[in-house]
Amino acid sequence: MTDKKTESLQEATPELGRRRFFNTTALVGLAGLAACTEKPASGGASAASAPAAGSHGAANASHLKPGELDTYYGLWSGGHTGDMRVLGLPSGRELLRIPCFVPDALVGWGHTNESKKIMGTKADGNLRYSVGDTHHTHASYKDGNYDGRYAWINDKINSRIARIRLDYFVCDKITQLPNVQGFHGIFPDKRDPVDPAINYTTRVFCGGEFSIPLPNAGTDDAKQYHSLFSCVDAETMELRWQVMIDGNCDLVATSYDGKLAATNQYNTEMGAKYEDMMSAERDACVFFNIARIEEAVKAGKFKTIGSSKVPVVDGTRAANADAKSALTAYVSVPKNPHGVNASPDQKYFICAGKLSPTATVIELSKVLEWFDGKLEKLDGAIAAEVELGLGPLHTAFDGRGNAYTTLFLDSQVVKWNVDKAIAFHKGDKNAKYVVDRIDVHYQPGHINASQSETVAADGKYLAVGCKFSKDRFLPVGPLHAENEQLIDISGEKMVLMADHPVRGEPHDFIIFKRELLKPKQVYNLDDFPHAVKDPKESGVTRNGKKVTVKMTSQAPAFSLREFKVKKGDEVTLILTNLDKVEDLTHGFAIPGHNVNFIVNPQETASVTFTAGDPGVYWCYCTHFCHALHLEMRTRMIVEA
Ligand code: RUQ
Ligand code: CUA
Ligand code: CA
Repeated sequence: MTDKKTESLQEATPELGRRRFFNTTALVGLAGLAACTEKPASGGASAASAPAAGSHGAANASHLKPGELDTYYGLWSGGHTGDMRVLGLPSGRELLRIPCFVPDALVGWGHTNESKKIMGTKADGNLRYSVGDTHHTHASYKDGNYDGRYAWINDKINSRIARIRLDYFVCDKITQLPNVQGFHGIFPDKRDPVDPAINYTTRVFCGGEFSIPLPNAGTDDAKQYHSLFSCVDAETMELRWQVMIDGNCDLVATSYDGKLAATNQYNTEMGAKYEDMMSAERDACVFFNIARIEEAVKAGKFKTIGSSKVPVVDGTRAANADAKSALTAYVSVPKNPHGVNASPDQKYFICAGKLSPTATVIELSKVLEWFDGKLEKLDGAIAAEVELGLGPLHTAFDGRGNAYTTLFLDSQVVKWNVDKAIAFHKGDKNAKYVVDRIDVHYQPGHINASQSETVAADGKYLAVGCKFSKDRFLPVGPLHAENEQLIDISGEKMVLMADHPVRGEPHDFIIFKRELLKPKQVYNLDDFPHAVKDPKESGVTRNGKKVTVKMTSQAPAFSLREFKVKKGDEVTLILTNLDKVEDLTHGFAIPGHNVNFIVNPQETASVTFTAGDPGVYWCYCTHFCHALHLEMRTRMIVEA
């Protein structure tokens, strides 16, 4: 039942058809193509048309009955909304948006003193940044699976990494990477490369995509531009070290043994201009030998850049030609690759070709052999380079030896067998490595399967982040929802289960079993140093022009009926929610003072503002909490 297109791809010579690489001219037309192609976009009859879930006996169903809980969590990046989203799967219901880089009106993120401290402020107390662009989110590991402690997410605009605590689903730390622009790929390590007792995440690796002069003094001499690959400590969230490389860092992957991290690069040419970045036939997947880098840093073999104190080791090609001492290794891959993903059997990294219609399978044990001086040619680590279709971007896995790669230009997902691809590459022309293809709607970027990037990949659900939804939902003006499609991958054939509209503009996501998390619904009062633990502590204290107002909330009332301040006072209002009941959140808004935030059960939050013109201001609870929610108010009386 192999379709024509599949056959023709598999009959293609292993020597890659360069004619199929895209040149600059073709690229310019991409957006137009995506926007106006009618479905079936490409492939036409060649792609298996997707049977509807149910009609072909799909093992999984996406529709849950009222009250039924999802079986998987999904953590989604929000793109340039700057947040993280939590989805329940398979239903696709959005459960929460976690603010981190960008202010959020619902919870008061970026308004409370506590969240401003995490986000970072300027000398005048205002936020340093109020925009962000989140692409990639990954969670902490233990024994090769998620351990439910943390997730991390990148901000590409301002090169910041945020950590999300997965017990309360809140951001608790944000770190800015020095001397990095376009922080893009991110991945935690899975164990320590040296200490076998550390079989969990202790480092997070961050790829810098845009090369800049280091230090960044304006120059247009591209020869002086470099990118940095950064290592952040998972606990302290401080920078451990950086590696200066040739080319740039796109996406990042880590090995299960902790020894290797890698980043794909599409600008090995080190071009500063658009056309230059597409001139070379091959780019690279750069491998980092983590143990050796740690050693070099310990031995003081580093420099620092500008005002940053972070150790920077030399990972350029010229400085790492000798395998036995090399910190980095540049494995060659066809031009302008994009995603790099680690297979759950722990053996391979797979690079998706983007401008080349291929995937490159790199064998990790061979890369380690090269570092040991036992493999003469580094490219001997390439186990396969096979054609998949047009515009491969990202790859997911089912734990049964199959990979699923998005084809942006073909608007398809291709399911292929890794072992068969290797056999085909080795010369077995009867090895049919393409197993199935399915049309998606439309132009998919990211893809991930349930538990895909863990040793517990379970091959049940596949989510596909379609960048264009066009005709799939009711029109709502020019800005379309994105379409996160869900596919059942439990059988041989992929089955399209559901379209899920999401607000723009998610990129990457992970999907994992709900049992892996133990979320808490009520805070611990003692976790907040300023907690107002008893309503009796409520009141106003003055220190010159600085006034502190302490208050508690217990449905349906605040502990103070009114409080008095003077015009021009710098008022810090501390509110503790003493309600212990799950789901009993209160809000606090003050008219005319730009104040609105929430306090969850047993949470303390504070805001600082300047008291305005004399008058009465009704502070009210904004979050529905009780039959007397509307009455839940207090008066701020501002005196002259
Ligand atoms: S990169 S498609 Cu950050 Cu693939 Cu988003
Ligand atoms: Cu308290 Cu509404
Ligand atoms: Ca290139």
